[in-house]
Amino acid sequence: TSPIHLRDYRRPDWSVETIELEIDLGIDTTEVSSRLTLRSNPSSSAPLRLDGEGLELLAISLDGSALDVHAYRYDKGVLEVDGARDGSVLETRVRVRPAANTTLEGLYLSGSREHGFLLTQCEAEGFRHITFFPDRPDVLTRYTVTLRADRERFPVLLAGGNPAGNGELPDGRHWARFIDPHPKPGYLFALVAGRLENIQRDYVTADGGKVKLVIWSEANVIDCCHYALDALERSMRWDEQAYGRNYDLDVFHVVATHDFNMGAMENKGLNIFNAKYLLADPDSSTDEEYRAVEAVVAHEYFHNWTGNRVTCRDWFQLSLKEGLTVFREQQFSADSNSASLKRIEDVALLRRTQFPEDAGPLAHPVRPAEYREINNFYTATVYEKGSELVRMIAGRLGQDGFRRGMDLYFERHDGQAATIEDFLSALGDANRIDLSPYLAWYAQAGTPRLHAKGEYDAARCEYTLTLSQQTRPTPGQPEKVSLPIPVKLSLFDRQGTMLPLHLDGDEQADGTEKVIVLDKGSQRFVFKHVLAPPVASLLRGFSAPVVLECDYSPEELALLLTHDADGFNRWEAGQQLAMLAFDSLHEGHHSDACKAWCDALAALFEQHAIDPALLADLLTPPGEIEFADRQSEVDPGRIHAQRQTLQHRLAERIGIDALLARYHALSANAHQHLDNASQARRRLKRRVLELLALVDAGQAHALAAKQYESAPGMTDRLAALGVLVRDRAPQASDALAHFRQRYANNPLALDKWFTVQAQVPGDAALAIIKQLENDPAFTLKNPNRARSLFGAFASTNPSGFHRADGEGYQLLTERLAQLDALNPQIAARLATAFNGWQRLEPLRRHAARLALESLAQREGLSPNLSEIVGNVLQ
Ligand code: HT7
Ligand code: ZN
Repeated sequence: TSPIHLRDYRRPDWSVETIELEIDLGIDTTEVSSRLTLRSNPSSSAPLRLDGEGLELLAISLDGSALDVHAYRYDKGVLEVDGARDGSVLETRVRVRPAANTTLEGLYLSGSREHGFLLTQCEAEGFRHITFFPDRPDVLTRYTVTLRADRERFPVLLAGGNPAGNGELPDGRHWARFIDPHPKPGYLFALVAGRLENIQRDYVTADGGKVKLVIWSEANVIDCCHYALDALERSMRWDEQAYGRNYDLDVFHVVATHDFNMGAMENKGLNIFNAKYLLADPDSSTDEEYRAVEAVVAHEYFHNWTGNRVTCRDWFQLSLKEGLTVFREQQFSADSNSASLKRIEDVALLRRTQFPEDAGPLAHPVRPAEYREINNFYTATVYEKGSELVRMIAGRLGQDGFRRGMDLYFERHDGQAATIEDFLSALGDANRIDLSPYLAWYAQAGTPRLHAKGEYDAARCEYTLTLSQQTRPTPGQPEKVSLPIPVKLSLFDRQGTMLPLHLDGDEQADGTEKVIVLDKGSQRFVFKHVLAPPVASLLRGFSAPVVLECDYSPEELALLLTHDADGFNRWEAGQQLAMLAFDSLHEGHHSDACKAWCDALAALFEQHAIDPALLADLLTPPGEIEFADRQSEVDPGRIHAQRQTLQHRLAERIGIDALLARYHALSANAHQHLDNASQARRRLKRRVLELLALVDAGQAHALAAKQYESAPGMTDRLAALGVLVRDRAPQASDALAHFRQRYANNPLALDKWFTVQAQVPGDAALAIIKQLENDPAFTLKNPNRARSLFGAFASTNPSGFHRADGEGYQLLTERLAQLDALNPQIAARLATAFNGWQRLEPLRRHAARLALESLAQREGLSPNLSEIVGNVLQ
């Protein structure tokens, strides 16, 4: 396939005013009749061309007359029709085959033929697998959908929009009609049909609209939907309060499926969710999973305005809806839970997923300039970095200014397909600020390095901060421009007190926290009336998605770790100090950095006033991927061992007695309440147990086995199982056998059973993976299951996957080829685990190259997988 370029965007030659779909549903074959009212673009004379993939064309007519075979051509995914005019009506009838569709795109079957249900996934280009249509996001159409099916087999019939009648048909069939008053692109179309149960609630919007909220699932898990329903209601209220956005249909349906390529889908009025992000109950969901359910429910709901009411002009603008909606979800979650913990979690995710993407062969701008396979562009860069860009702009405008800007954005573009320029113009115009300099952030790939150097002039009582930026070349972008980088900062004295900031040029001292913007290659900022050498707390709250390079001493970082009032920067100082400690470990003695890190954390460990969840995060050094990101020759086995040593030093410094005492204190009357304080205690308990296992394995394993048996919920149970399994403790096999049996009929819990074993570090992992592949519950056909084993192995277990003998690579490429034949989207995504292979040490690098090259040479790879493999190999 040849690439599509942003610069080639043209308005559509034809649009569709209305579509009437009549769908006769069946598991093996479904017939889709469509009636399109066409509008021609007056400035174009191009013939009518519609997208259609794998459709069996049964009938076609234009303006009421059946078309002669010479009047249309259907080839290579395009139906070309002669004779269409403005206002013409094109009718087609096609046959599709849901049960044979293993790609989980278009119309497909979830679950078994006997008990499963039918559903659709149309983003990004799935609608063309259902009917002929101009399948691009800037064609907005009014939908009327009539579903017909056997009542016994498909008692529930759902489509997006408002219900508009239903009734009986002869032969035990029934029908249901839905009309969506809001014009929408094809990617937001959805239907669901089958045997499903529901829970529901009435909701009244702030502007008085009455809405029925309905969550649907298979009968055996309907009791696990209550948390999601609560989260939905909270999200709706929050969007009303924070952005003045009300829901706009009479019903809001949400459906859970176990067979889904991504997390969830925001189809208008009919969200469809991967069960992993909708179902939650204490017995099978961890605290993290509860938070993920809340976040994804919120994200999909927020799309109703940022994505659906205002959609994207083309797929290059994907971050317009995704970056913005991630940002809105982050705001919501920060408001609902702890803001600094949420920020820590999100920045850690950005560093684990987006920074490596930006530093390797898959690097691309938040708004890419070209793509081949759009499904490969649902990346951490578009989502997570995109959200960081919105955050910077929101910070620039302030809370009220951002709200003003968003109001104008909705006012100007409601019902339209917009661009990132439209977004920045609305935000800027509402505040009389030119935001165009931020466009460079959208266009330029790579993570900027922000270099900071502070100099203190005692004679003048001045502190000069010199900031400079540099972005390394990325594929296709050898030259980089300077970007506007907002740096939120405070200055501390050596006792840990924040100082008033008197920036040269300002009239007077301006509080103790300030945002300065570096918008050149290098810039100096002078702070006056500084009476002693300060310690700068820079980039507070992670005010820009950059790598900060500042040669702090261990003492300075320890001071920030102990005193910084910004919870995020406190954690960040600990992360930087752990990095210094890690770098100095090979010296084989307790370096200053290691000692400073351990001492500061041991002191914090004694403080009972600190939030236990924050303490748990402070006690966790950066992950193996983050350590690897800073090295030019990566040996994942060594990184794992060194990180263990670092944690061992910390555990030793805190001491077995203190760890044990805290563990027991946190274990007293364990329960599964979901309030923040209870979650925080469980988080710290898990961390303490992990640290204890490093210094007293025997005792920690005995405690873990006991915790496993008596755990009141999944959080404690899985934490204990994780310690036993990763340490390969004697008690692990019994616990694993018990878990396997207990959750034999719970796919989401079983996924965790696969994952926890796929994460066993080091060479032992491969044999475990091979054995688990033979478990009767393992299948590549189900994305969650494939990810639970191979995703966990290849993307979250560096020391297990990157074996020196290359066997990890061989196994993965073998399975990717098999998976590709079933589901190219998932195969391509799993293949991104190879990102960064060029920086591996020579032995592993060689093995990775061989495995990738042999995968690339296989016949018949999908465009999805070949694009990723080709790019990774570059
Ligand atoms: N907008 C959705 C992205 C999406 C997707 C979802 C499910 C399966 C395939 C998909 N392709 C793209 C999800 C979201 O960001 O909310
Ligand atoms: Zn989204």
